Amino acid sequence: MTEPVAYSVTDRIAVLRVQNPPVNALSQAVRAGLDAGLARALADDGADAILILGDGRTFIAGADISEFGKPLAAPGLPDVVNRIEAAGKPVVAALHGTALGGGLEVALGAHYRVAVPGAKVGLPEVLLGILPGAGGTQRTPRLTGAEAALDMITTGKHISATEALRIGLIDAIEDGSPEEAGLRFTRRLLVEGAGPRPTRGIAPAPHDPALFDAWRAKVAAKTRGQIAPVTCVDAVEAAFTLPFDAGLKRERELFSGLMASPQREGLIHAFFIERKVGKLPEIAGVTPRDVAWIGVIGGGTMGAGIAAAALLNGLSVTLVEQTEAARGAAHARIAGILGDSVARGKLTEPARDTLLGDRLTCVTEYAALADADLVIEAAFEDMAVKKTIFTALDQHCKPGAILATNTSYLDINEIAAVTARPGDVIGLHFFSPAHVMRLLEVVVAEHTAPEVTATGFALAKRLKKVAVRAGVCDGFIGNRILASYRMAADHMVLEGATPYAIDAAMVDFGFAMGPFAVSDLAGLDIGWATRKRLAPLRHPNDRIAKFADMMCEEGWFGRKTGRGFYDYTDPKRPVPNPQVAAMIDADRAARGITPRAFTAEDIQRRYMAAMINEAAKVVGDGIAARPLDVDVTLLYGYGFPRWRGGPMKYADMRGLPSILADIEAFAQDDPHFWHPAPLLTDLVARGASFDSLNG
Ligand code: 3H9
Repeated sequence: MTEPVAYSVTDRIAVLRVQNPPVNALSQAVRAGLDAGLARALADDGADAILILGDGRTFIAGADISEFGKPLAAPGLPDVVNRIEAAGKPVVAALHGTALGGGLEVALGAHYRVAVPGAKVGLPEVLLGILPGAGGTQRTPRLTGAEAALDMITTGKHISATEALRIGLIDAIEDGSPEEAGLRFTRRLLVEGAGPRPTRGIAPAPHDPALFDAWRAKVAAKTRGQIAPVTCVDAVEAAFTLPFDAGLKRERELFSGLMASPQREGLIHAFFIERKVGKLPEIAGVTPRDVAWIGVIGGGTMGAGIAAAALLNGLSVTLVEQTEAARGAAHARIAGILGDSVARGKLTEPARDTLLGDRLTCVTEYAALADADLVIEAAFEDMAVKKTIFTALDQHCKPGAILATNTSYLDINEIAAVTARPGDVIGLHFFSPAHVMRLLEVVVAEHTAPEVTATGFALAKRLKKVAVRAGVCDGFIGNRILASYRMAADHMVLEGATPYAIDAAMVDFGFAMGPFAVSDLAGLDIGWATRKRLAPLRHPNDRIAKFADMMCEEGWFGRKTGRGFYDYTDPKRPVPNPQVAAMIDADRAARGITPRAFTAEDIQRRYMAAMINEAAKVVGDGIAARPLDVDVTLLYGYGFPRWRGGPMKYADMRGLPSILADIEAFAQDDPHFWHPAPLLTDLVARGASFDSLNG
């Protein structure tokens, strides 16, 4: 078995090489190995200095996150780092890949830091709901000053070696392997006679005491509802107000508080599930098909967004529109998106010109798709339209080309059936704007070949998206669940809550926007069209709110028409549309409803119960493979607060019996809408959690 930390001596320099693939996380074995390696190097008469480096692709990516929430096994990382810092021989850390979190803290415990040019460093603990707990909040500001430390620690961002050198976090950038760079740098130190240089010995630079209050206010406004970012500011402040050891103690107290918080649990759940979501038995070991050239059918908002995402990630695109005018408009739309990338500094002008000139073709003939590897249809949501397109694609595309539809609810089995290659047909459901939103539902139809599914996941990775496997049903995973909690919100309005109270309660819960503000943004005409489409399929007892139809009949489609649930006369400060209340009153009166009061908690419980119940049905029906697929869908496509981990994680943390009890209570008043999901009932009966199904 490989030792977690290997020991060797070169040119009188003891090299401690961390070997814990894939990212050299600081597991208990690595911490113990560092301790033992340090003690050996200090006792070794043949070693005058100590060099710490990481084996493989990276230095150390931080504490071992999988150990969080379990009892800590000694030695603790803060003690290991303190012992490194107290070493009587100079200690150097040679950084490559990513030196993150506890990894960077180990390097800060070292007396000198050298990085190879591509290295990145960061303290991303805040993104996991904690703070750097091994001295990072005390040592970083001693090297960089308060502002730079606050910026790194409250955002968790990774910075380049050049930036790290600029702010004083590292001492040098050296070419070569980490070992070459580290040995060269350490030899120089020995020649210069440089000794140990503990970071704790550096006096914090003078600062304006008002700085920390200003940062607390700024961070609180930006990361609403989250406790870790503001606590990070408190910890950094301690570096300036307390002696070093007292500052470390304060950091530890704050760290322990965050470690025990449900927000930490939610964020770490989110970290692991987004890495697990693409691991599916059906595509394990399956080689995806090569995709270099994609076709896009339709150049509206969605088609143009998909084309731009593909171009920006190195693919060639042929876009097919129906008319010359539409072809030109599509090209202009894509040019506009790429222009925004230039304006934001993400793309150079020459690169944009190459993409538009050489990599994008907009045509009106399907024949131009003869050599495309994959075609994504993003045309009008109408089964007859889709069938015509897929018949044409089947005729024109080469054998082995994948035919994908971006439909958000239509039956993909029915679409596939018009082709002679149903195994090559799949749903790739992008979210608007497609070049921005990270979620991609990969919708696997009855005959979709595993290779085609694997290609969907590979394409998502190429486009830097998070792919979730979904089965075929109206709305797939996300929109099907949305339909249910959105309906619950409408019901609450009918019974007495205002749309504004519901929005406020859900923003308070952690969503960036409430459901009615979201509807205004998406366009109320979308929901109106859906209601009309589903009307013939409705059960007579379905309670479908009429107030939204009344609003659409007035031509109020939300933000784009200046009016919806809100009035956007001042687009930056929307206010409730005063005429909506009368429409809601009319709807209630027609049903004989006497409105009742809802507290924010009533609203949140009902909204979440509807979401979780439908999500449990989606998992129970096999539309989502596991509860984690629902969590990833809602986190990446529907603005669910990441620090709550997703609706299934939230349900597990609150306790499934409590969720089921709510659903059963709501069912007393409205047995038609509220039916406990069989999966939920079963889990409660077995005392099990959604997480137990995540594998
Ligand atoms: C911390 O350090 C607290 C301290 O202050 C201590 C105080 C006492 N632990 O992302 P990838 C796994 S908090 C355990 O696919 P990439 C990951 O799950 C920590 N496992 O690769 C995956 O496993 P699998 C602060 C970890 O190249 C595999 O490694 N550090 C850890 O796209 C590959 O990961 C962070 O927050 C970990 N720390 O990205 C850094 N990290 O193969 C978190 C990764 O089974 N990590 N794994 O699916 C990252 O940001 C990215 O993983 C990294 C590589 C950029 C390093």
